[in-house]
Amino acid sequence: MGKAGEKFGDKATLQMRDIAECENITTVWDRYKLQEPHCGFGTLGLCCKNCNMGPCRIDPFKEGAQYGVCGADADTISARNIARHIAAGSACHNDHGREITNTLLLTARGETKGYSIKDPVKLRTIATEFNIKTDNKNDNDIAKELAEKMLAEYGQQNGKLTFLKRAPKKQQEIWDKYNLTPRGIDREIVEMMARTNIGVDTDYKHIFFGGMRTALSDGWGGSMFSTELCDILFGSPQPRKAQVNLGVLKTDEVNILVHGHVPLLSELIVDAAQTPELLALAKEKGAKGINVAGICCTANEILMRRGIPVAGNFLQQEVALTTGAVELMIVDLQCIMPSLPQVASHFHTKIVSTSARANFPGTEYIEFDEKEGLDIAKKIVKIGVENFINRKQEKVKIPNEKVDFIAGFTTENINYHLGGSFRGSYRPLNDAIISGRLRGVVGAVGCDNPKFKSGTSHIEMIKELLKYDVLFVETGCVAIDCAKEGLLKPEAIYEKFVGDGLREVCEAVGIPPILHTGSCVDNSRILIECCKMVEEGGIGNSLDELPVAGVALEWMSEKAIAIGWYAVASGLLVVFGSPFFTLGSKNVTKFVTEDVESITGGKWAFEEDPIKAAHIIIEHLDKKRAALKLNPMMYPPKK
Ligand code: SF4
Ligand code: MSK
Repeated sequence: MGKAGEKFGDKATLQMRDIAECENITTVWDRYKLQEPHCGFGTLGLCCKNCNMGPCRIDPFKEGAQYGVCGADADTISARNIARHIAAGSACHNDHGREITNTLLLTARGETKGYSIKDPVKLRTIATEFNIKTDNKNDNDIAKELAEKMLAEYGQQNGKLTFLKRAPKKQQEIWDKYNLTPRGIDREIVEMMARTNIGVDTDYKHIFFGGMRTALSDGWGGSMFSTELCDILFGSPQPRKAQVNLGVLKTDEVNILVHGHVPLLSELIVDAAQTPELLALAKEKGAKGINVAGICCTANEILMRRGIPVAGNFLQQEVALTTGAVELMIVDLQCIMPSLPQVASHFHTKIVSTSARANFPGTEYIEFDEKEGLDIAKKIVKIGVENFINRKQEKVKIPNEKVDFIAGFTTENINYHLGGSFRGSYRPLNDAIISGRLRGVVGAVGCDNPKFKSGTSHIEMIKELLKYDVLFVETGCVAIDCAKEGLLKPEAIYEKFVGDGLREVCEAVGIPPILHTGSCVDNSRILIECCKMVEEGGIGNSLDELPVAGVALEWMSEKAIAIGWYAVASGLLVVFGSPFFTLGSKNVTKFVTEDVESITGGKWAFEEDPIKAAHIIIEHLDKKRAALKLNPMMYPPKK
């Protein structure tokens, strides 16, 4: 965390924060300051309001205050709280996946406007995994069957989710042995909520076992459905060049920002903004064109597939509006600050909310319906175009910062970029790890957070790890931060902090040292990439043996807790910059940071200092390398 009064963030954000201050616009950083100091009981995970005998709190320093009214102790209370966070985070991703699956079904039936199957090859591959016969069937028939089978896995009561079969045998055996195998997606979430009621599950270990099963239903269930089906519906990404940061906003065009997560609307907003009638209307209103840019993960989705510029990440959503140059911000759900209408009220900016699941007071609500998809998208874009004439030129202050970068790496295309188009495979990656050119691979994911250094904490950690020849795959807001820092372009390998081995590997195949692999739900791509590394051989027979790790230093959302837990349950080390709220229980803290490793092979580590966090990861990768008896590292770390 920064010292009092110290400001962190990229240059454009800092510039806009100054403007917000001058204009008396309250932002996330001001509100954060007003919340300090945070409640100690909440931070330690020692308060419970699961029933009306409470709220109760455990006071570690007060004799006799070790139990809630019902008798629940610190172990039970903190474990129950985390399990509920896991359920909520998983529910978010799983519901997102449900929306996408349902849209595939409607599209296959010919009941949507604006969608089609863009990757029929992937459709057939995934359908085969679901035991669907594809011979002599058209795409729509296959898609209908696939969507129905996937939707059935939401309501399924017994059995196991199909994509769990993608994991190495050892992980599947562990999940079966410890009863961690998710049976049906909705079932696990409902059961977790039931088990954490007063007087139900009180054994902290047992609660965490339920929590892991719930989280696995996200990573290998709803999130994976979403990733695969978005590729089918919108096309599988390929590496493409784009630009990032607030400088992508244009002085002479209508600026429309799409913000949220589910790409169903943002994809069509991009299409609508390119229609001749709306472009003509923009000209009529005095604008040269319509500039669509993204915020947060819906930005990552349309970036990966269409190269649409990214205006910013989570912490930039308010300051994007203080540029005074945004005609319209369109929001769906997840990570949308309720403060946006208040910030927008200082400018001409209109905010349109679109999800039946998420109302935001102060916004104009236009419900998005896939059946009328493109028509609704056009109607919304028109609002932005017509608002251009209300822009106050004297209020327009767009920062200059914009950076080129490459995004669009996936499980399927990484092997071609690593191995060349004639011998696409994970072999070169595994060989680079075996030979000691690469120390390992780290998945850096998640949010940026004013509790840390607003995006710069993870940048400091990542630069330290790059010195030690660590290759990154990234998703979410951390990927946007790294793009702003210039780390997502191939030339980044020539930075003085990039290790020699990593440089050699990236130089040989022309990739950046950090591969942007999508949005939060696309963390499922990272799981599959790990499975491919195991399949390729030579660096371990299961996920827990690989020299890999996950990190979300500036984590913020309950979704991050769910993601972290499915990674830990899949055998990986996960590092967070601060613990989720469990430190008030010694047993729970020991379970999550030590004991769970003997069950799943994965575990948690918590470290706020970015350099220390990097060295926890380095130590972990080296431990895994030693266990596999891999070659010593070829080059010393960069100074
Ligand atoms: Fe208090 Fe127990 Fe009720 Fe929680 S469930 S509020 S600890 S009485
Ligand atoms: S948008 S969950 S702030 S990564 Fe996925 Fe960014 Fe975190 Fe939201």
